[in-house]
Parts: sequence; C-alpha cells; structure tokens
Amino acid sequence: MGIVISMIFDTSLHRVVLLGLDGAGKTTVLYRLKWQEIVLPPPTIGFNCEKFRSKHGLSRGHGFIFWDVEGQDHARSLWRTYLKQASAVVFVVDARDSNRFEEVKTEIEHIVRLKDFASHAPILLLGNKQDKISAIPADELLKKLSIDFKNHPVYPLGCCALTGEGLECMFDELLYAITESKAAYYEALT
Ligand SMILES: Nc1nc2c(ncn2[C@@H]2O[C@H](COP(=O)(O)OP(=O)(O)OP(=O)(O)O)[C@@H](O)[C@H]2O)c(=O)[nH]1
Ligand SMILES: [Mg+2]
Repeated sequence: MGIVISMIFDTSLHRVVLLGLDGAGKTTVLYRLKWQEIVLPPPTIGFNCEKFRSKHGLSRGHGFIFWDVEGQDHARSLWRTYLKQASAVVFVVDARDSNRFEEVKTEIEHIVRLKDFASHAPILLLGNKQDKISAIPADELLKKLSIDFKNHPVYPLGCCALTGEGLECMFDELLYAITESKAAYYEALT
C-alpha cells in the first residue's frame, strides 16, 4: 500500500509514447491535449514531443512527456527506440476503419514482444474518431481485435480527438494505469 501511495505522489515525468497506424489521429490527440483546440496536422515525419503538467484531478501536479511517433509503415521499425523507458503506450486506433484492424493487431502484437518495452507497462487502447457513425466503441474494439497483450495491462478508451471528447481524463487515466501496473509488478517481485 505504501509503495502505491508514494508512486501516486511521485511528481517526476511520466514518459508516454503515442503509437498507431498512419492517419489514426495521434498528432490530433497530442495537440488537442496541448492546446484544447482543433489542429489539422500534416502526416508526421519523425516525431513530435510535448511536455504537460496536469492541472486537475488525481494527476494534478504530475508531469508527462508525450512522444508522438510517425505511423507510416516504413517508419514503424523505429518505434522500438521510443519504447525504452516508456511508462505507458497510448495506441491510437481509427475505430471506424475496420479494414485496418488486422494491421493494428499485428503491430500491437509486435510491440508487446519487444525487449525494449517494459513487460508490465500499460497500454491505453484509444478508439479514436468516435464522432463517426461507423466507429465502434472502445470496449468492442478491444474484443474485436482479440490481441495477445502478454503481461501488459490494457485500458480501452473511446475519444474524438477533434472535439476532445473522451480525452478530458487522459492524465488521470494514465497515472492510474502506470501506478497500478508498477504496484502489481513490484508485488510480484516480493
Ligand atoms: N473525424 C475525425 N477525424 C479525425 C479525428 N482525429 C483525427 N482525425 C483526422 O484524421 C487524420 C489523421 O490525423 P493525424 O493526427 O495526422 O494522424 P496521425 O496518427 O498523427 O498520422 P501519422 O502522423 O501519419 O502517423 C486528419 O485528417 C485528422 O483531422 C477524430 O477524432 N475524428
Ligand atoms: Mg502524426
């Protein structure tokens, strides 16, 4: 219990990596969180990086650094570089694009096997574009993908990056996921 409480009040930077296929909405999520407004970004070449200090909720005072990494097929081999020391991954999925769900599954099952990615780090499965009528809810998306996440705890979350709906509690969700997974990991060690 003590260890959980000390981690909840740990205000050091949490390192978060935004991954997902090209066009899933990672950069739109990043700048929605940063500026609370609609940004229509060009496809990312390389990465974007932003620091945040949460001002609300349980995560108030906690710092986060987000790495938003290019999702094009040819760039995905570089994802492993960003996963070193990642506290959590936010994997963004275009929840209306069922044609690419198999590709999403392949990529996630690939990253959870990487040695660079801490085996207990949580994954937030972000079902984006919920404003679209054909988008499936995040819980359903998780079931449909039927992914073998290995030991990674998974948290499905639906959102619309354009309006920010569903992103309001992102820092609290991340802090909870990171804290819980660390606590479970250390408990298993003792
Ligand atoms: N309708 C809708 N469109 C969205 C949403 N989020 C992002 N988009 C659109 O999806 C497209 C791709 O968004 P990006 O944020 O550039 O996607 P990305 O994942 O960063 O793509 P790469 O940088 O190529 O890896 C853009 O046209 C966005 O405006 C959303 O919640 N709803
Ligand atoms: Mg981008």
